Amino acid sequence: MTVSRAPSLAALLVFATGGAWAGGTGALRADAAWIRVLPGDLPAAAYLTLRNAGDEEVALTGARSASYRRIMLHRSAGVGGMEGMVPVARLPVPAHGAVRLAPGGYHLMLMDAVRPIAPGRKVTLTLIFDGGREKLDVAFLARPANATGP
Ligand SMILES: [Cu+2]
Repeated sequence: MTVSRAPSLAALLVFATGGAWAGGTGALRADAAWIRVLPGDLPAAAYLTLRNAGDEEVALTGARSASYRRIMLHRSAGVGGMEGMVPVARLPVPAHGAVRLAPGGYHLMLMDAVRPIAPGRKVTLTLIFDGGREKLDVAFLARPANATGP
């Protein structure tokens, strides 16, 4: 492992904008972002693939949205159902790697919708990395309860 003499360019960029720069450093990319909307007051789940083209690991630590009052990062520990979900504090996206949030695995749990979200609509979530060091606005496509992909 080499010891770098200066902060990375990415760190400098985030520092220069006070960490409030939605859109990330350009190293992070989101693909196939979708939300499974369930009827009534049931929480929805958000899925996507996160790609990190940078030289440093970044970790997803949470998300915010104007459309949901509470969002948590979860992992499904069992099969199916709402039961068997465990909270996840941080989900690493390896340098030059990717991580997939998908049914049966990692997901963002979207709770307390401000208003009902109809399938076909887009919902913006602000993904938060490393506790706020980076942020990325991602448009998620709302899909019906029986959807299995974006
Ligand atoms: Cu969950």
